[in-house]
Amino acid sequence: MELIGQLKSNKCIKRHPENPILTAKAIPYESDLIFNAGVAKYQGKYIMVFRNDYGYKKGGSYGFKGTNLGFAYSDDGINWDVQSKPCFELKDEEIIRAYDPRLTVIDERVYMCFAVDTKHGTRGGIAVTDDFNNFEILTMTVPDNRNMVLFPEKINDKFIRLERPFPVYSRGGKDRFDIWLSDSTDLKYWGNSNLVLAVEDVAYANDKIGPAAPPVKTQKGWLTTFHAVDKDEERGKNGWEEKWQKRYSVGIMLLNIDNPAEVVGMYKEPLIAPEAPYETRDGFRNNVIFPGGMIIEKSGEVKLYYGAADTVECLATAYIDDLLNLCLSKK
Ligand code: BMA
Repeated sequence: MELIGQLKSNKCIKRHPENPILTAKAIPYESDLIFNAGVAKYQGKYIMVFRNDYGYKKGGSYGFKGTNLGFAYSDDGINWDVQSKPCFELKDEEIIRAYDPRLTVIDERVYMCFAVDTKHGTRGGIAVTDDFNNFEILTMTVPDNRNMVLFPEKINDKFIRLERPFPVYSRGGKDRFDIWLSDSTDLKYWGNSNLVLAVEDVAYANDKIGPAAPPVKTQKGWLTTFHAVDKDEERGKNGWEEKWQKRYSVGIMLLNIDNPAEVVGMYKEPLIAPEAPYETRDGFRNNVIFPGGMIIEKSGEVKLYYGAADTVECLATAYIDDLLNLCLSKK
């Protein structure tokens, strides 16, 4: 395995000075780690569904009780009001938990993709809600799949999702995982699956890649982030667990507006790499940046929401023209 070495964020990225913008301290119910949130704009407000892992004891990975999802809303995308109780939890004889929500507004309804750990593998789910408390589950994949994100509108009369199946057996028994795309006429039955981006196409990933925030529409195509993972077995204790050897960085690419399985351009280096103290120190798993929400403002500012170190939720901003230029530059 080729080691990746030092990685730096692109200079167009500005971390918000109030980072982290949401932590477990702000949560009015049992909460230890708040991260990997889905964020969208809906009816004039920013809405967030975040992952809440509860029961952990700081300093070790013991005590873990479970995961639920919480809801928060905001007028400015920075300061959040958190609902008094969790909004979503799946747990029964078969299902262990649901986590890593991603939100997409389609025709004024809020759709949430999420991962589901079950006793028989990890599945990807899609639910729809109008009030953030009642969710109708529309579909669940077979294992193993997760990191699904929906496009905000139909393309050629089909709903489209990016996803990240994780075929271990056929990829040499390692984490060689890639980004795929499927379509659907009803959000329930999915097919026409195609490979979009392979892990070997990303120079700073020696492990796996996966979709990050849901794609946003621009004049040059669908702009979307992805997470890219590199592993170094020399890395030892990087968080609360005995050993954490992975690093999660963020990549950015542009997909064809009419045929989103086609990559029009991809920036060859990471857009964001773990550098700030809340990304690299004191977290449950350090060196993890995991984006779940991307919003383009009218001013051209882009807000990128990401989980940092599997512990807190953060915000970075950039300008749309800079992001498009990165994707389209030949370097
Ligand atoms: C992935 C997912 C994410 C998590 C990341 C780093 O496999 O479980 O939820 O942020 O690992 O731990």
